[in-house]
Amino acid sequence: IGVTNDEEALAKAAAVNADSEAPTIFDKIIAKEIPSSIVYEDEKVLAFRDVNPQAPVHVLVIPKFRDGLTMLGKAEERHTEMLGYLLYAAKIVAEKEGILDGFRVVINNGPGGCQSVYHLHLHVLGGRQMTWPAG
Ligand code: D5M
Repeated sequence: IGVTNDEEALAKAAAVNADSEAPTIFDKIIAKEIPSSIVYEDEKVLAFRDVNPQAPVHVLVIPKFRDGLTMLGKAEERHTEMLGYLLYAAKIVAEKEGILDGFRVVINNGPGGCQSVYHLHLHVLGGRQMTWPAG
């Protein structure tokens, strides 16, 4: 109910990949095989601007080594250090972008959560007044 055919098709396309460990476009970004606008990088994480920004600041923070973290729903205890570090990196990004006083961190999980790339990533959004609830 209320879901258009387009949205349904998108959800189905995403669902096909949801359980896949196949490489994603983010591997190519990490390898610098395709260009990205990098905001922050260290040995553990890469942060780059989203190609389809939903706010004046929209940066993705990803682990360089996916280690099975295609999505948050696949998290295991061995990932807890990286999960914490990703949040810390989100703060570094917010600080660098000058939005520390108001920003949002989002993780879309699975087809129902509107995830499209199966390499865990945090969206860091800001630079405008955010509204709630998120869509
Ligand atoms: O978010 C996946 C996000 O990844 C989505 O907002 C677009 C973004 N994306 C996809 N390809 C690229 C490239 N090449 N550069 C930068 N950003 C990209 P999700 O939460 O999975 O829907």
